[in-house]
Amino acid sequence: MGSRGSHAARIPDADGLRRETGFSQASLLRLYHRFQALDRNEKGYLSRMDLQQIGALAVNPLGDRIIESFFPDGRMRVDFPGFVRVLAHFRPADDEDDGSRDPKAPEPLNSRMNKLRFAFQLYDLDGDGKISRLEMLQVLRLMVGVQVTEEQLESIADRTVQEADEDGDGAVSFLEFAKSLEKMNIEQKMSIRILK
Ligand SMILES: [Ca+2]
Ligand SMILES: [Ca+2]
Repeated sequence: MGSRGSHAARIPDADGLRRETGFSQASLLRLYHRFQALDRNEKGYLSRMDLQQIGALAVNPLGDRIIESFFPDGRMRVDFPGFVRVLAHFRPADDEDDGSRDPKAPEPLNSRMNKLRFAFQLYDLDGDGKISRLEMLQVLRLMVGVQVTEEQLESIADRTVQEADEDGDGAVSFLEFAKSLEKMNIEQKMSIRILK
């Protein structure tokens, strides 16, 4: 292991992170090792390029958008707590919940609502709180293969927005988004196993 060591105590604010993210001590430690392995030059933080090494993101059509969510407000680097907070959204529900959660504690990051919020901001490219027709089109373009023509894509985008758009303003708000996904098993869809 050399100078890098492998002690949980080395994780900055491990207890706070555990409470905040729901990851167990063992998972945090594994994530910390993952973080260090991704951090190729031992910078102490990860860049976009470092994150592009994650296989699960490389094959995900929204991988680039997901990577962007590690870097809010135009930031260029993500430290370990920031890394873990984003990953917590993908933690499968009940994976490590031991039933001892404080009911007054804030909603866990991997709750359905937080997963929906995370998914929503992947679509809402300009961050104005609404998914416009153009944003829907851009995300669909990432998700579907080349066999779909631009015309077909536009009509899918139109239909998707229309179906979700309850107040008729031509865009999808977060509430409309959440409602249109009511029947979808978002918990399962948004559980990516970063640790295999
Ligand atoms: Ca928007
Ligand atoms: Ca609307």
